[in-house]
Amino acid sequence: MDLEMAKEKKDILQAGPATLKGHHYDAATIQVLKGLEAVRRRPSMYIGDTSTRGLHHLVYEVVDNSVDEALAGYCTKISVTIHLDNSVTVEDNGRGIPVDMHPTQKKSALEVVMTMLHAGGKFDHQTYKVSGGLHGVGVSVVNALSEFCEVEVYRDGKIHYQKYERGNAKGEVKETGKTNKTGTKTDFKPDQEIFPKIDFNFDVVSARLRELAFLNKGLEITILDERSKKSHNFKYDGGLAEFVKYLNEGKEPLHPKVIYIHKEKEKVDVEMALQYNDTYVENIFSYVNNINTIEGGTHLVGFKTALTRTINNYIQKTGLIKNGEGLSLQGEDTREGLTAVLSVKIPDPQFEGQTKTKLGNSEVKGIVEQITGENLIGYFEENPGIARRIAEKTVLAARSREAARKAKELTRRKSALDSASLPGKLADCSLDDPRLCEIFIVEGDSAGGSAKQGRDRKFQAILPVKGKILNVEKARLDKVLSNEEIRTMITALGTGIKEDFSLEEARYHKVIIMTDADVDGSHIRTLILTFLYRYMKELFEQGMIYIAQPPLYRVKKGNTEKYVYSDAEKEQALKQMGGGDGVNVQRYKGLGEMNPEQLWKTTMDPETRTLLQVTLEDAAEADHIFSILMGEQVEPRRKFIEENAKYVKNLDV
Ligand code: 0RA
Repeated sequence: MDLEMAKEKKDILQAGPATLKGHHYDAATIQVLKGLEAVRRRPSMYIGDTSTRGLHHLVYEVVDNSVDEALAGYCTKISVTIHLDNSVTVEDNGRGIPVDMHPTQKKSALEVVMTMLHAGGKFDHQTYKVSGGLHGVGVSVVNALSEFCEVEVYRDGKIHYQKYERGNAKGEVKETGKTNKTGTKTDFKPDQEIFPKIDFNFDVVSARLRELAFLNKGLEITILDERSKKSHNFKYDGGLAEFVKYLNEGKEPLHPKVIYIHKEKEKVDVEMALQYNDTYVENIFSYVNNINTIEGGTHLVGFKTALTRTINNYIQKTGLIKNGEGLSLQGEDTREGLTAVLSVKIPDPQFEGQTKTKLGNSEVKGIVEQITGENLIGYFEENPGIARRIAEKTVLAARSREAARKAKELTRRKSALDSASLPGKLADCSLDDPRLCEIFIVEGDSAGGSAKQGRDRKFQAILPVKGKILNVEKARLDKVLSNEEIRTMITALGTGIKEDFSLEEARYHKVIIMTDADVDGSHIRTLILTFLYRYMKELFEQGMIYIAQPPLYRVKKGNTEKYVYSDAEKEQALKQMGGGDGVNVQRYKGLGEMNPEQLWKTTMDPETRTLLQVTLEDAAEADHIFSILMGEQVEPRRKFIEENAKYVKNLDV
């Protein structure tokens, strides 16, 4: 919803039924639950965990409050600053958090919002406030988990100020000056007693802010990192259309202009953008109230249903499939090469699913289905050339799906115990329980040999793959499935792929990619990750994908030896061992240079190794990275690699 629309919506909602009825805000509408001790006692209950991921949620929570103010139609600009000490300032130009006295709490509304749990959950209910989930827990949670927090409210011509430490107010709300602006500025520093690491990752925060800017067209969001002096300014007047363009960067579009639909029906705001490209991958992101619905839900079902039906009808009408060909079209055929973003905003979302990212509201399906269908039919009528290209692509997809069916059957796992069908190259583990088992996908036969000898065969399986595996970003399903390395991986993992993917069939709950620490190694790792991402995305969503971290050097003096994983660590080790005298430094160029015992000790032993978990905290960003790295166009790839030499870090949140 753009900001103009937001203002309009506000009016509509205020005239609406009782549950949504607008009321002028006053402090009494704030619902109070309890104090913040509970949050500090069990932080993960409120922010998921206290790792980097939970840490970053603090920023998102504060920013979400400002975005809500933008959705309500009162805020056009949000700025985020990461300071040298990892404190963060978020400022908006909204109405400012109310500072009047709360009638029952006998405190300023600001203090209630900041120091009481859920105090913010119900206020301003006429806007799209998200209930539950990781977001929408309330800014008081951030306050509770901050060493300090300071808020300035610009309102009624005055600056109001209050400071907190670990959630407790230090003094009353004070007036500290005059101002002619309005808004809220929050400055907080994550508490090191709670978070083991408080270093914010600029790329991670940026990615979420960019996403929010795409999702809220016209809203300006800036970020400045005072540690690195890096900054961005995000403002997309094209909203989701620009989002899709961004996702399709590096791909060849089938039609130059993004298809864009934005309509509202029964208080449900539906916005979508679509563009087909000449690849074979489907790439749909869906959001509800700015939250990425990774598990989909009713809105996505409505969208897909309408898309399938509209394209199908068009194909029937134009006779693109000859009678007698016996080809039946399926939904997936209409989505080959489709990049789309669907964003709905609804007053009272119900989130379901394992990660609470699946929309459950049943009424939304029909609404999205109707809006998508009507507008797509209209678009096809007005743009027959584009409609024809999409229809033809769908027919080709259906034919190739038929051709792929046989190949696919070969790769499907026959039964959980049928080890006869497992690939010969796989050195399987002896335990049966997948939850205890892990598989190392290892580059090259020689490293594979060391890994086989070094492993604990009870729970560790080794699958060597040849250097250049197929780039799935450039190949159609039937070709992908006829590739031997890929077939081997599919069979070994046991899950099947795409629509046939089944987590219950997974033969291992950790998939560890182990490649050399050089350019080739990182290329191969990207190829493998791309394949897993496009064909078994759920493995990422389940946090089952890892990257092994082999050491770069061994530093040895007499009987003491140390394996180190970076140049900085090497320097430190050299210092510790008393400089250059009698110190031997061995650089490991490849996994093959380590003997089995060293490989076990440094990289494979769960007691001593470090694994990098690859998660999809930001699926859109991951997608953009994969398509640029693996896509057709050379120029964006070159540019991207120059700018992001350590791209895998972006994925490791
Ligand atoms: C409820 C009511 C009003 C403002 C806000 C919430 C508000 C909260 C935050 C949190 C961060 N930035 C914010 N900006 C505004 C004001 C209602 C009124 O003035 O009538």
